[in-house]
Amino acid sequence: MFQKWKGNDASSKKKLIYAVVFAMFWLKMTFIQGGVFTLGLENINQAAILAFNPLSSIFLLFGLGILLAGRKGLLGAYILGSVLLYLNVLFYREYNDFITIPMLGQLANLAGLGGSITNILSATDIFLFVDVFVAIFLLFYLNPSRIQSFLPKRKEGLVLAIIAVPLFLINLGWAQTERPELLKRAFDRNLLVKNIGVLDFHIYDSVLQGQTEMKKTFADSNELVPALNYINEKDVDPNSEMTGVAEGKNVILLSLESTQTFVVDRELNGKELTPYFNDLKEEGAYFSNFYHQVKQGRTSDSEFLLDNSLYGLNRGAAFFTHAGNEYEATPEVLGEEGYTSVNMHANDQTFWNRNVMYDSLGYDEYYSKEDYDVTEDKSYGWGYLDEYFFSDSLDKMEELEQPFYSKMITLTNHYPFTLPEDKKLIEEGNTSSGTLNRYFQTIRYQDEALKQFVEDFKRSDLYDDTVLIIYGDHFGISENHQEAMGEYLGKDINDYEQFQLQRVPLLILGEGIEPKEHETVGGQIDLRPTIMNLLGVDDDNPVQFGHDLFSKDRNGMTITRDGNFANEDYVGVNETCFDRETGEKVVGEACAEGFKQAQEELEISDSIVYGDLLRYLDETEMIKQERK
Ligand code: GP9
Ligand code: MN
Repeated sequence: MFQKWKGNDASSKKKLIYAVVFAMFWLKMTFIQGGVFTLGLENINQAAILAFNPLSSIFLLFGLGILLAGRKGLLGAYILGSVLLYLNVLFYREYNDFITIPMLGQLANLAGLGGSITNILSATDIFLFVDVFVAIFLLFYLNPSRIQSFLPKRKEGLVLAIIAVPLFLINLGWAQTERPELLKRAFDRNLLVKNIGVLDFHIYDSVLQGQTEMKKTFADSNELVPALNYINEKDVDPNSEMTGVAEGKNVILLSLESTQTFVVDRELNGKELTPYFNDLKEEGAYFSNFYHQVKQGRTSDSEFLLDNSLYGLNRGAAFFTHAGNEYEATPEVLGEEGYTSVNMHANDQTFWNRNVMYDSLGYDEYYSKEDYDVTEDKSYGWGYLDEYFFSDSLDKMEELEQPFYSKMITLTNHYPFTLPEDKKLIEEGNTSSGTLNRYFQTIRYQDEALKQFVEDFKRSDLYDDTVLIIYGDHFGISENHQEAMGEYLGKDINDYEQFQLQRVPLLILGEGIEPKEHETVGGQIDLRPTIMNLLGVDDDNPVQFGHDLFSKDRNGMTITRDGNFANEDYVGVNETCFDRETGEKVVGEACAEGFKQAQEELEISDSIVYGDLLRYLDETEMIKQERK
């Protein structure tokens, strides 16, 4: 009798301890998903889904832990889950995104965050681990393990893991009431995490990983046909008046780190943020509605877009995951025209796997950190300060065999946007975000370095024979700083404004290029065809999604990697349609076609990269020739 009572008591105590352990993790996960990530909850239903969605992953994780190693397994699962959540918190702070499996293959790059890591860690993060100690206490001290029935049984673990399945199905069904075909919209990770939770998202991501790995194995040349058909259908003629205006000239591409269009012609405390660029843009073709289209691969994605006129990937960076593909990129095509192609970037040559990928893209030279005079007094934050990078790079270009195609990539205006005292030319901002406040200063510094470079370049022999193309690689201020951005810009940053903040400056300078502001809607994917038309080069790679920015037939359709888009009339963001000029919401179906095209185009581009389809280009050409 006594034994039985003791047993029962132990069993109910055990259940209570389990319940507390489960509840603690559930609360933590809900807090992180709701309070740390900014997932944009729009109604009670979405908030309820967000609170419910941790459950299936907790049952699965803890169930498997118990199944594998009983009480120790449960604790192990608790720690593993906590670490995974925390890594996502850190990643989210830096990238405003969630970790994907391909990103794990880029740990060296994440380590390269170096200077940024101290900015990402916060002392209060310790609170995200307090519960781990409570779990240890509950499971190992409070739990009188000598009583047999107190120990978790393996089969209980199995039952818990199985319960995860119906829980997930309920979650998914419920989420689909908010967002039909949720899992098909895999490029919107915020949406996925908001609906299925960050841990289930990782499981889903593993499934995607498996699928993408299969794609290359099973790809064949026939898959290129729908891509070519699609591209032909959307084709527009380049502007013939611009064809060959820069024939035989050198091309210098200048990629400005984290530079967004909102800084152009704007002031802080009465001082211009980019005084030099503001004047310089009057000398060339300046595009004020030009968008970056990058995702997890950041700068490397912008390079991928530029040299291939293909979209980067939704998960990971193609520079890492698909460096072994066959490409027919700009350097290769220009190489046939006698161009020397070089990259200049004073960072480690392995960063973003550039040393490997640049070979695949057909570059002749890569001047990386080791080719610059990088000393401590000339470095700060991410490394070599722009002013020195610029002057060394100009020296190098003066020595290059001409004509050349060279890409310079700056570094100083990178998160966390820090500068030595004597390089700060303006005061910090006074918004609620330190990041944005410092960004103003590094932008101002970059502009000064740009001035020195362009002035030196104008005095050099290169000037008359070169087209200079300056563009921003991607945003610097993520949506985590929306509120501060709103304070600075004096307006609320809704989805429309956030989308418009993804514009980056583009300026094309050179003889024969009329100084003019173009309001044309375009993106980085359009750079290659624009450059090729200016050079008058017949680019015979048909697999490109961009169109000449000077073309008179463009409809402006510009698709961002998260399936949103802008065209001349509308901006379509997260299923909502806005008037592009006014930002007013547009009801009805005005954006339906655009969203559909965005999804289709991204899928086709992905099929090319995942299937390594450019390896079949010659074959397809042959088929086409035979048909003629
Ligand atoms: C580093 C530079 C910056 O080499 O490209 O990287 P980012 O984080 O902007 O992609
Ligand atoms: Mn960058």
